[in-house]
Amino acid sequence: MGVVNLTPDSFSDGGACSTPQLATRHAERMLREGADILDLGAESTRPGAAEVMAQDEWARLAPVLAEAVRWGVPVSVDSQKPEVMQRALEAGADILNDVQGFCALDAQRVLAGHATAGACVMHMRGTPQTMQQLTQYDDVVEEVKTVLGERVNVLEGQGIARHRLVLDPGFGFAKSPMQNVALARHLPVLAELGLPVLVGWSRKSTVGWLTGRAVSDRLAGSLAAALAAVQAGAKILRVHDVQATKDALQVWAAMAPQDPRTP
Ligand code: HH2
Repeated sequence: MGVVNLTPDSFSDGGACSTPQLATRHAERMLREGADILDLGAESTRPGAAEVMAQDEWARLAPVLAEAVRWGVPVSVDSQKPEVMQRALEAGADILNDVQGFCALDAQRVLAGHATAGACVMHMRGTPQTMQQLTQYDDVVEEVKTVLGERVNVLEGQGIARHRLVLDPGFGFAKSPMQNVALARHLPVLAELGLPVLVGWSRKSTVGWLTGRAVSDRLAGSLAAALAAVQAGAKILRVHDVQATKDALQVWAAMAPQDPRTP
């Protein structure tokens, strides 16, 4: 899943897609490099990010979404706002990616109102403005699993089939670096919920915490995190650097130890 941030203030690439033309070119490049899904987002979720009005978010999204839908590739829209989600589905988006994990009843209703759209249910607490003060957990792995399991039950109760959902532990969202690492090490616990797991490690601050690198210099660390996640069972990687990630995955897949019974 290639990230297309239509924002001036995203934590790692804010402003890189500041016009629809730049964003479209960026998205095309990601597809050429082998992205299977585009994730379009028009509101930053970095800690302390300023909120964006729904109409401004939609104005950023609409032209790029229309182009991506025209290409016929799987398109996800990263939004927390039911109004934007609704418009995105009407415009042809295939997946809703809600960092709030469809907590809001209106977001659940939007998803329930569409027969087939997929959804990424991510764990976080609070909002981007408050989340870094909300990192007290007794057991972060068990709590994330419990919350995601509850969300799935609620969504199923709204008539949304399980096979439409993927789960995401929400690395960097209301978690300290150590908690993120604990979740990474115990990713198979989340997979016990029986749904595919998506992870977003790309350029995140925990990679910087582990390596001492600035956001512009976290590619190697992000690739290592991506491979560790795949080894732990992740099925979708949300990344900024598609080609490098594809290369790393290809080499890893060729060389990773196999079950001895596999020819
Ligand atoms: N991370 C970001 C945004 N959306 N969605 C999911 N499902 N999982 C994530 O880990 C995730 C996400 C933050 O990254 P980015 O979009 O590059 O930055 P910003 O939110 O500042 O635009």
